[in-house]
Amino acid sequence: MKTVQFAALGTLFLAAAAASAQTTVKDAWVRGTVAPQKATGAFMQITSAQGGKLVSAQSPLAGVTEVHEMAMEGDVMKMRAVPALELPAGKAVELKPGGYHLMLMDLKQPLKAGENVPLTLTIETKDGKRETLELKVPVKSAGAAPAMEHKR
Ligand SMILES: [Cu+2]
Repeated sequence: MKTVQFAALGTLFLAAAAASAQTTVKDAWVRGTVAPQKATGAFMQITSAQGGKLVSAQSPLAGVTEVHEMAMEGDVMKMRAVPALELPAGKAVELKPGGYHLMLMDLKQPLKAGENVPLTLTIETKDGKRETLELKVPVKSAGAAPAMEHKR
């Protein structure tokens, strides 16, 4: 059985994922929040060795987690939920502020810098199998990157 290594901010997380797991996540972080903020973004680099797509994400700290796409339209930052994020074989896909991100909504508590957010990613591989990746994603302070407003 293979193990998959997740490097997040210099820390290694080991996950006993499915034996076929070939998806690597690195540089994962979640933007910290202050009350009464109920939503934030999670960012990371995902590489699927054999190709596949990210079909869902879940966190026990968020009521709803979605895959979002964000783009500037004129002066306005717009975002929308996407049903799946394509992961081309061997190519790192970057989730970052202003682009793709995981949207954590209906947060159950403020997320403070230094804490870790459990996050489960579900990846559908090319052959239609599903694998889940269990991550512990560190929280960075809200000021670590430009603000990202999420209107619902
Ligand atoms: Cu979003």
